[in-house]
Amino acid sequence: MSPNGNWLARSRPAPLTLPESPLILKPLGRVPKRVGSCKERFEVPPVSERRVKERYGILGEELQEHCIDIEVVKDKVKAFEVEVPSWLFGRFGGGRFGDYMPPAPAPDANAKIRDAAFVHSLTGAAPRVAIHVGWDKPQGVAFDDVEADQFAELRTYARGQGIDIGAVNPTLFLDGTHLGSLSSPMEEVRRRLIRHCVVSCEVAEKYGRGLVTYWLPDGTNYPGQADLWGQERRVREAFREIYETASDQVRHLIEYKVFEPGTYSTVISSAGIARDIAASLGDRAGVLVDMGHHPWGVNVAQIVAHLIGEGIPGGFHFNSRYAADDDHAVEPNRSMYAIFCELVEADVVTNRDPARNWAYMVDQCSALENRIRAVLHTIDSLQVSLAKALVLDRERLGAMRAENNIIGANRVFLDAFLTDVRPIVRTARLERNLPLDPVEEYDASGYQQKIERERRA
Ligand code: AFD
Ligand code: MN
Ligand code: MN
Repeated sequence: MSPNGNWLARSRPAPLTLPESPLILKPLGRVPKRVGSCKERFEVPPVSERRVKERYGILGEELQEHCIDIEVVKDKVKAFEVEVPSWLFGRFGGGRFGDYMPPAPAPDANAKIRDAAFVHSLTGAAPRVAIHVGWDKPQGVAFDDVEADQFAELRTYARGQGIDIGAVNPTLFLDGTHLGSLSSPMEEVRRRLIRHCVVSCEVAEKYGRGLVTYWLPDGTNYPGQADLWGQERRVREAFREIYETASDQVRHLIEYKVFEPGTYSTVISSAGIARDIAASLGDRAGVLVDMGHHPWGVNVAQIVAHLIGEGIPGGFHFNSRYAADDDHAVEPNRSMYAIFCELVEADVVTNRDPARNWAYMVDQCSALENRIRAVLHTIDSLQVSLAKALVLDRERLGAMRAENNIIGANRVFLDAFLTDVRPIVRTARLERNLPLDPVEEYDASGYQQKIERERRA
C-alpha cells in the first residue's frame, strides 16, 4: 500500500492506445539533436564520438589499475565474428501469430544474402551466413535432386555482396519426417535424409567453411509411441554413416534440444547425449549449444565449461532463450556474460589459431519484431558480453578463490559484468569506420523502407 493512497489504483497502467494497425509501426529514425532544455525527454541524441573517446580514456585508466590493457580488449572485440542464419531473413517462424511476418521477409536465397550482407556492412562482425540446404537450394530443384554444385552460384553471389557462406544445415524436418528424420523407422526416409546430409557435407566442404550443423526434430508425443533406444540407435548409425562418408575436411556439430516438436521425448535432448554421439564418431564431431534449447534455469555456462574441459569441439547458436526456443534477440545479460567468461578463459573465442575457436552463430527468428533490427541488437549484445568477459580481473578473482572468499569472488565477477564496456565496443567500431550504433544506423539508412517497397509484390 502506498503511503499516498490506494496502491492498486495508483499503479494501474494508463490504457493502451494502439496505432491504427500494429503492423505499420515505423522505426523512429534518427531524432534531432536536443538543444539546451530537457523538455523533450524522449528525444535521445545519437551517441557522440567525443563522448565515446572521453569515456574510453577514463575506462582505460580504470582498467589499467587492474593490469588490463584496454587496447587488447578492444582488438579482441574487433576480431570477434559471428554468423547470421539465412532463415532469419526469410519467411520462417511466426506461425504462432497466424500468418503474421515482420514486414519485407526475403523472398529468395539471394535476397537473404543481401540482408545478411547489409547486417555485415553495419557491424563488420558477421562476414558469413549460415544456410539451410532445403530452403536455400536453387528454386525449382526438388529436395531429392539437390547436388552440392548447385550452391556454387549462391556462393558467388554472396562473395559479390561482400560475405561468404558459413555453416551448412541439412534440412531434416520437411515432408515425410513426421515419424522422425534419422531415427525414422522407415528405411526409405532414413536413406533419403542420410543422402541429404552427405550432400550437405559436400556443400560445406566446397562452398562453405567445412562446418555442418545438425538439428533433428526426432522425438515422440506419448509414452509408448516409439522404442526410445531403437530411435537413438538408428540416429547413431546414421551419423556414423554420414561421418564416414563425408570428407575428412568436414567438421560436424550436433545440436540438442530439450523438447519440441516432440513433447514427451526427444532423441537428442541434452548436451550429454549430443556429446556421447559426437564422441563416438571422432574428433571432427562436437556439440552445438543453442541457448533456447534448455529447460529454464539450466546453467549453460556449466555446460560450456564441461565441453571445453572434455576437449569436445563446440559451437553456439545464440539467442535469448525467452521463447523456450530460438526466437528472440540476445541481451547482454548475466548468463550471457557468464558464458563468455568460460569461452574467454579457455581462449576459444578470438584465438589467433582459428582451429581452436568454437563456431559462433546466431539462431533467432523473431516472430513479432523487425528481424534486422533484432539481429543487429544481438550482435551488439554479443560484443558487449565479450568485452565484459575480457575486463574480468582474473588475477583478483583467483586470489579471492584461494582465500575461499565466496562473496569477494562473486563481487569481482560482477564488477566486470557491471562495467559499462560500450566505449570499448564503440571505439572498436570507430576505428573500423563502422557506425557507432548499428541499430540506429539501420533505422536511419532507409534500408527497411527500400526492401518493403521492393518486396511488396
Ligand atoms: C529449429 C531448431 C534449431 C535449429 C534451427 C535450424 O529449433 O534451433 O538450429 O531450426 O535448423 O528452429
Ligand atoms: Mn539452433
Ligand atoms: Mn531452436
